[in-house]
Parts: sequence; C-alpha cells; structure tokens
Amino acid sequence: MTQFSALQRSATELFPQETTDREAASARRSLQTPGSIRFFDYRPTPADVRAEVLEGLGLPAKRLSPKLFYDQRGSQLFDAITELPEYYPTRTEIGILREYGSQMADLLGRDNVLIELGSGSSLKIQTLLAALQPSVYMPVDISKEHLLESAHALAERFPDLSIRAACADYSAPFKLPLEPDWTDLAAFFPGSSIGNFDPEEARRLLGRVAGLLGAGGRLLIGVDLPKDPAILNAAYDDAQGITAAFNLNLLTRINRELDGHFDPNAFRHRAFFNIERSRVEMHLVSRIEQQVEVAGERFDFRAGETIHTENSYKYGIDTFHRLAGAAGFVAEKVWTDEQGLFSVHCLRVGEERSGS
Ligand code: AVJ
Repeated sequence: MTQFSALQRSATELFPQETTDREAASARRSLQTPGSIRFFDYRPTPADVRAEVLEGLGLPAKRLSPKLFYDQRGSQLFDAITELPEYYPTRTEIGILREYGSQMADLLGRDNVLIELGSGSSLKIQTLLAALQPSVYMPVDISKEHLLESAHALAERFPDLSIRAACADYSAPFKLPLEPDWTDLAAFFPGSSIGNFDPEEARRLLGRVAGLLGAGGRLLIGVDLPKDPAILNAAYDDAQGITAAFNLNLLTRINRELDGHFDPNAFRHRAFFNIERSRVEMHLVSRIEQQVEVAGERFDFRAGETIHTENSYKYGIDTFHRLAGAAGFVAEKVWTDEQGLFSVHCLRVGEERSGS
C-alpha cells in the first residue's frame, strides 16, 4: 500500500456522515448551506505530540513547538491577539491584501485550486476571494474544530465556493486531498507563519510547497519585516496579557492531553526581539525551582529557567528573496504597507528545480 492511499483511507470525509459528535453536527449544518464543504482529516497524531513534548522538555535548553499553541482555546486566544492594538501584523496584512488584491489576482490567476496553509479563521482569504475567484478553496489547518467552524462560516458567506478542508500538520511532509486532474494550483500562506520556522526549516517547507505547486505555480506569502524592537516587544507582550495567556495555555493543554502537572501560575510569559537573529522569542519562565511530572516523567526546573515556546523570524525583503530562491522560487512582486511594517510576496516556482 502506498503512503498516499494509506492517507487517503485515513482521511475522514464528514460531509455525508451521520454521527452524533460535534464536528459531525457542524458538517450536518453544512448540509443546510448551499456551499459545498468536504472535510478530510489527516489526523496530526496525538502520539507525535506526546513524543515531541517529552523530547522538548528533556533537552538541556527546554523547548516546545509553537504548533502546540493551537488547541481550540489557543486558536481562540490567537484570534483575540490579532485584534489587539499592539499586534499590528494581522490588520496591516489585511490592509495590503485589500489594497492590492486585484494585482495579486492578476499574478496568481483565477479559477485555480487555492490552498491556504494555516487557514485559522479563514479571515484573510475573505478579502481576496472576490478578486481571486478560485474554483476550489482548500484550507489546511492543524486545529480540527477551528477548521470546521471556519469552513462552515465561509460557506455561508460564499455559497458558490467549493471548499475542501484538510486537517493536517504542514510543518512535516503532508498530503492534500487533490485530484489528479487539478493542475492549476496556487498557495496562500499569510500571517508570517513562515517566521515560526528556523531559516533552514523554512527553506525545506517552502521547497515542499514548490514541489506541490509544480513549475509555474504561484505562492502568495505574508512576511513580517524587521523593525523597531519597541514595536515588536509590545506586539508580543500586550498590555491586556492575551499573548501571555496564549503562551501559558500550552501548559494547560499539556496538563489536559498528556497528564501533565504544570501549575501555570508558577510560570510567566516572556517575549523579546533578538536582534542578532532577527526573531521575536517567546519563553515560559519558571518563577521558582520546581519539579513537574508530564506523562509519568519528571522534569526539573531551576528558578528562572525557561521553556522556549516560539520564534517569530522577521525577514527583510532581500533576505526573504534569498530564502525563497534557495527553495526554488522566483520573486515576482512584493507589496508593503506605507509604514513598512509588513510585506506580502508573490513568488513563482522556477523551471529549474533539483529534486526537493
Ligand atoms: C501565527 C506565527 C504568525 O509569530 O506573530 C502571535 C503567532 N505568537 N503572538 C506570530 C504569535 C504570539 C504569530 N504567527
């Protein structure tokens, strides 16, 4: 059995199914909307989560992957972050998409299959759908409930849109519910989520996207720009403490899903711009010396010791062009806001690609 057919079979198409749980309820609601939603679950597996958490906490410099932020509560907190006065990226990027959407559509082409990586609430795509008019919209996200709710909301607003939602982890090699005769693919990767990956991982991820799209395929990608550290520090450590709650929710999630015994009050949120590496770092700092059990294993913390939970790299335009070039993309166009806070690039997969 090939890997592809294995994944195809594990994919759950909820649309026609009649079961009693929540997600099926939301799929049933979709039966009442004119729009068409099909849902494919590639189940980013809990076994991987457990192994990753235990490995990360066992390292001399403890770390956890930022993708673990996005359980249902974490996805909600992230949505709240995007509305904070200090968090400029979302509203700035949406402003750029609004202003230049028709130029973007001219470059990306219309009537294609539009894949969105890390679609979250599918808010940004809504500013582009009228201009882009894809034949199929394929949101890909790691958070299943969030993906289903968003797809449903989108179908209500865009009843003629054909939606194929895929619950998958794009940070590792991933499959998508693509049909063999779908050749005209484009991708949308907004929000500067590429910044969560170290440059080398980012190059590999972009390389996989290039492979998926094929020569000539277009990628529209949002990339946060380096800027005054004071702006960055405020954006990742807001006055209302929403980002702190988002960071600390990771511990609550581990407690719930992995039999963890973290006391979230015994940790505090820390975020700062690391200028040398051009990245915002988020950490959870142990307020005290303590021992914490997770999934039956014990982890020791010194007072002040941190768990590194996120990097958010900021790329200048030339630096990002070099990264994209190394992944097989040719830069076509870049748009920014007037203040130079954020950039959106249109990249095209070059003809000359050496393997993946
Ligand atoms: C979703 C990865 C783009 O790095 O700005 C927001 C996540 N972390 N506040 C970012 C995040 C803290 C966000 N990305």
